[in-house]
Amino acid sequence: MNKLIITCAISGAEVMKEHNQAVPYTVDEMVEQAKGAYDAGASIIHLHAREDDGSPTQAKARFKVIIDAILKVIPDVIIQVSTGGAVGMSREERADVLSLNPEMATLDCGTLNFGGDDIFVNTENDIIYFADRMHRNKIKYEMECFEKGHIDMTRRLIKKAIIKPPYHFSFVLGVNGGMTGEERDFIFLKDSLPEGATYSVAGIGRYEFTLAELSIKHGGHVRVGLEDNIYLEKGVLAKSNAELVKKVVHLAKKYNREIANPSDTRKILMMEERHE
Ligand code: KMH
Ligand code: ZN
Repeated sequence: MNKLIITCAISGAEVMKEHNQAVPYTVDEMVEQAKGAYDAGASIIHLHAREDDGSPTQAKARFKVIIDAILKVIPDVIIQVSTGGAVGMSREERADVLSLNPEMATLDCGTLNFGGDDIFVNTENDIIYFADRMHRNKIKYEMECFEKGHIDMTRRLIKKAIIKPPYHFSFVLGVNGGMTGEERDFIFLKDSLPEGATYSVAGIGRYEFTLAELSIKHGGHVRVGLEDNIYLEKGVLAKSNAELVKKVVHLAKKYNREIANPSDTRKILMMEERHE
């Protein structure tokens, strides 16, 4: 079977040290968590920036310091910046980081409830705006789909040539307000993808490892990390992002999936052109 791409979402914008002490805020903590995840087998680091006090920020200056510090220690890792930011941020605020011309970024493909009164807003015009910015700067985007309607939205934008191949998706399942992460949800989404698409799966909370295993079994890729889930197993907090990645590497062995290094990952996602 094809090699397995592991993405590690080390920080997120919502999870705090009160939930798990290992959540990184400072630049040094970001580097430590990214390096640990990379050493364990992650080739992509999905990155949200934080201020030292933990508050989320999309400011490009802060992202630059964090990205430079990570690449100094692990120069070949693929950094995927979040353009989702945190709930309530404006489109322009979320897009600020794109002017750094990162190698990879997320493209959130629809609006959804995010628990309580929160709504994560991604209008059709937002999606078109982000996709256009990323095409112009040759930034590889991963299309984050939290439910089936988001995939349908990408299919409409593909027809209009606003979204262009090669297509890479991520299913983010189990968000409080989104789609659940049962096996049938995963199969439904996977079977709804456009021809030739690659995909990764991010299971939130208790779905993290059940979905990881399903994706490994079906030839898909996997995202884990403290952004999505803070537990190594029921009732046991993960000590680090690396612990979560190691658990995926262990699962991959069961299905004879080799782990993709960053160079393999660039080939699988067809993103070698830009990375000289
Ligand atoms: N923090 C969420 C509101 C992304 O990174 O693109 C959005 C999010 C998605 O995490
Ligand atoms: Zn994120």
